[in-house]
Amino acid sequence: MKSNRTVACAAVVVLSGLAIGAEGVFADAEADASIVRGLAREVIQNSPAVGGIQNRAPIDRSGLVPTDRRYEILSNYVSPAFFARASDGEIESLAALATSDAYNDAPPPAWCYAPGTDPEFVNAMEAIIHDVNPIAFQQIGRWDGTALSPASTAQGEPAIVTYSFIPDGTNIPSEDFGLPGGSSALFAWLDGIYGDTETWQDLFHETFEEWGELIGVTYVYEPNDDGTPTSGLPGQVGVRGDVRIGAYPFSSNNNGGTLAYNNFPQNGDMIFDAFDNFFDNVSSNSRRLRNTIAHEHGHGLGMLHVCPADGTKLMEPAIDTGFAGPQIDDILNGQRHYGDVFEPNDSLATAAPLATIGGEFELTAPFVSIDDNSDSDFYRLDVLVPSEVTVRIAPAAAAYSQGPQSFFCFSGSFTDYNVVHDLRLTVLGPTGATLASVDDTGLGGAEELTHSITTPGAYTVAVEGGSANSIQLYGFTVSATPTGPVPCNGADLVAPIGELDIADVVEFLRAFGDGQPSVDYAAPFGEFDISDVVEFLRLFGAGCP
Ligand SMILES: [Ca+2]
Ligand SMILES: [Ca+2]
Ligand SMILES: [Ca+2]
Ligand SMILES: [Ca+2]
Ligand SMILES: [Zn+2]
Repeated sequence: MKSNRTVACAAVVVLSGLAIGAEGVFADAEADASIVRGLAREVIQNSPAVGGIQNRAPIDRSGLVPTDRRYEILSNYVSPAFFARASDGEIESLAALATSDAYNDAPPPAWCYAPGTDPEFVNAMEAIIHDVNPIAFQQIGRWDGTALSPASTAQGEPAIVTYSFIPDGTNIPSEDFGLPGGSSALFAWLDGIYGDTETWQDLFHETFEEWGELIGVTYVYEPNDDGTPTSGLPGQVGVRGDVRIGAYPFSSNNNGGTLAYNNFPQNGDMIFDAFDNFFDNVSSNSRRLRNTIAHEHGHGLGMLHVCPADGTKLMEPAIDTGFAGPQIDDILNGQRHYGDVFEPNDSLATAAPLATIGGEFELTAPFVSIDDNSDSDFYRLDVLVPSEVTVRIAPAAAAYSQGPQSFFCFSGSFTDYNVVHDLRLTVLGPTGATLASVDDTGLGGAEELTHSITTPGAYTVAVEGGSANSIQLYGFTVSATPTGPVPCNGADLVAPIGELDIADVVEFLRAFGDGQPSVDYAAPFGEFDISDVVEFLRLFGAGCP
């Protein structure tokens, strides 16, 4: 287990009043006494490095800056101007990352940046990350076995993820990228903002639930957390969650800067920068906190940052508050990992129960998917009355630029995610026989078919794709219109359907006498007693709608 599979989010405070370019920065820096003192302190603490550093740019030895050992480490990545204006925390983060060997055989940390972040800090971080471990794609390992679903699963298969809140005082060790580690203060911090515990915990519950409504992950709150130091221990029912949520102040001057970090699966722990005043703004139903939770947990599901940073994707490097929660690219990413919410449903036998049709009916699922070259989606309809059923499916993604995190995060590859699989649609009868099918359109096209069902029973709709080992998001709408009279209610047992009359009473008495489950209306179930008679009479008395 690699506990260093970690990502972090940063919102960096830009010092004001300093020139951004290299020219004139020393004059400005020297005019700021606090910065000069800060640099002087570093000069005392860091003796000049001995010997040269291979393959690095010549070191500018003018002024105070080059006497700092950390400048030699970072001289390929930052300008003297940035070095002069950067905070200690920024320099420490960059230097720790540049000298870490923790990421030689594991993904390096991925940082995300708040609006207003010093662009040179962002560029330096991304350049160092690229140098220590170039990332080829925006996904890494997914959950494969959790506390409630310990069996191994493959790409596109669902997972159950539990989460718990780390009690205050729990030790959160340093995770080797410039953060000190500390004692968790999640409750003290968020109780202070929200006034009670339930309010902010509900924000976490709702945010996990939003992910759960979009992808094949079921979230279960684990109310226990044993307070063992966060160390990548697996989740355990009744002991701690798969995902543990904690917080401690990342530094004494922690407003802005880093907001949170999150470990990748199989760890998943989410650690916030406690008391960072970024989160004091609770407008729009605490969108800052909610989007940070949703973004961090995206990492905790096995997602990396995605570019370009154009304010359209939750997993862009910067926390964005221009939208709420996961967007199309994030849904694609999550469903590629865990499938859609109806998985597993790859066969007639495992068809997802979609609806019971006993009258006018319509149901829409906007975001489901054929998530690879072996996925097919079966949905079961329990049809109670003869009906005309219409099913429509249509690609539901979009065409946009997307790619791995890059130096400037300006661009990606333009891809039309609506032309991945040529979808086709089939309706199967209660015996599994094909009753109707349609494949009228090619890549990117919608399909629709209408089928008249005369015999009540269990029918199945199958959606299938092509051979691309990639994901096609689609939406479907199922609607039904009865083609004959609809039963008034559960007491409308026999013809004439649509009327409650003496024939229904006779049928009830016959079925009651025979002990038929269809008239076992009320508890105790399995017994035919006065409570069933009372319920029949209540339904009969209620009359037709
Ligand atoms: Ca911070
Ligand atoms: Ca599917
Ligand atoms: Ca499926
Ligand atoms: Ca088609
Ligand atoms: Zn991030």
